[in-house]
Amino acid sequence: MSQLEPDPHNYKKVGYSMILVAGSLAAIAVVYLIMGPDVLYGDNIQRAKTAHFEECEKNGFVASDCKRYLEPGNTYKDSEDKVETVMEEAPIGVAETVTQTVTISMGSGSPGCEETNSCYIPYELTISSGSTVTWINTDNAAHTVTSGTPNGGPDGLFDSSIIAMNAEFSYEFSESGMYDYYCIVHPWMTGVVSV
Ligand SMILES: [Cu+2]
Repeated sequence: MSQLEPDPHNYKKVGYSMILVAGSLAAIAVVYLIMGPDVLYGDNIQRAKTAHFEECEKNGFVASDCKRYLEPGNTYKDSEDKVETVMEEAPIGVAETVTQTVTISMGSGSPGCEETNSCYIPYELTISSGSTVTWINTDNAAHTVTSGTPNGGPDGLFDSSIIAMNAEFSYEFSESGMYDYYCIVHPWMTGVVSV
């Protein structure tokens, strides 16, 4: 072997490696002595956490050691977000019975819309009791939504007074019945709400 070629066996490094391997085996032995034959050690920790969370959930997260589940980014908050997503879809069918819209049509300030029942659109609106009707004035003239009839006059149940262009008026109908209304400014304008 030439003196320029280094000895490929570095006995010093091999010795250190053996010490490292022996140390690792010793560490594993220590861990085994602590845990014993409990191979489900990690599972048990997870089960304990889950049981604690469920206990908290039952009690409404009021206990002080349950508060952490209400912090953003944890399991409970995540599941709450999922509930909200579902809730957003639910009111679609309900919304129709809660608020309905009647449009005060463009040009209804001049006679003619009454011939096609299109002064208030829809002319007759059917809602369930407890619903709110919102009238939106899309005309460039001011109008009213006044309960009663042009011939009989206001019956006093509701009166929007003047609704300016692009403004609106809302009224909640709590009892069933047929409710006639008209515009005081333009008495050809009539409509009906059926509850
Ligand atoms: Cu009017």
